[in-house]
Amino acid sequence: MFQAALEDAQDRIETALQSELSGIETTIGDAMRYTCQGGKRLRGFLALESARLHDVSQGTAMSAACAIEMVHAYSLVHDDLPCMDDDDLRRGRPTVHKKWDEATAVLTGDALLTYAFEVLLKADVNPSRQIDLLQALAKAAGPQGMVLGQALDIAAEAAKTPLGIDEITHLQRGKTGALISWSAMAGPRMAGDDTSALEGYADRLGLAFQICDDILDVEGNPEDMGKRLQKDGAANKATFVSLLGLDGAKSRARDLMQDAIDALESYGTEARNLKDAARFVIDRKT
Ligand code: GRG
Repeated sequence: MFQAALEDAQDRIETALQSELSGIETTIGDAMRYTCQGGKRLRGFLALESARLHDVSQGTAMSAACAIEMVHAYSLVHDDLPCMDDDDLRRGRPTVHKKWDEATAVLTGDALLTYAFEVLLKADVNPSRQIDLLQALAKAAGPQGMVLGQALDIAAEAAKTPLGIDEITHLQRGKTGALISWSAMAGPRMAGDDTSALEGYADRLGLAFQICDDILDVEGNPEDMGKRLQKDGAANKATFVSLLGLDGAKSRARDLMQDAIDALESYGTEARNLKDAARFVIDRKT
């Protein structure tokens, strides 16, 4: 049932994204459409499901799902650049700077980030809730959220001083957690409802997601075969696995998954897809 719901959401998000991007001219338009293909659509799915829980229509929620998938896609395009992670492949295909060139990749990321806000403005919600949603997305993506996490990561690698568990947790709450949290809180934000239950869920889910990413780096993500661990300096980089050990990291991820599920108690069985999404994050292989 969860798998069917996820696949249905993936198809709907894919169609909506390509429709939103269909009129964009030049190579940048081609690269935006290319970049927005594929992926698990976890963030978009969280936005759609949290909206369903708060009686926000799927049409309205789709603007939020598309916007967050565009911001996520931008972060991947920029993260893959030679000045950052220098990756050749993303989602099993050449990265944007490999398929086109670096200037195209920089502009494609910039375009996806700014266009995401234009798409979000189309959401049919009352103006004060829309401002709340836009402000929260700016905060999640920017220097108090994802950019902060990425900057802390780069600084830690340059300093060659391995971080402790609290520092890694802070870094990852920004780098991967902030967009995941925004997605899960989009529903109550659009409805003008209390966000606290979904905030608790998303915080744990984001950390569990990152711990599993670190585990996949060690055990072999078929998409990248542990490529980050093979890079210069990456072997000395602190991760949840290097700090907690493989078994400790798996156990922490399972505990966080359970805490995430428990945070949704007040929604009862209505939240089963979000609870299953937490199990999916733990079991995923890519
Ligand atoms: C460039 C400002 C800036 C930030 C980049 C998110 C990020 C920050 C970098 C991505 C590096 C990375 C691979 C981090 C691990 C966690 C992560 C975000 C993985 C990719 O997300 P998935 O697995 O990707 O949800 P799909 O392809 O399924 O959408």
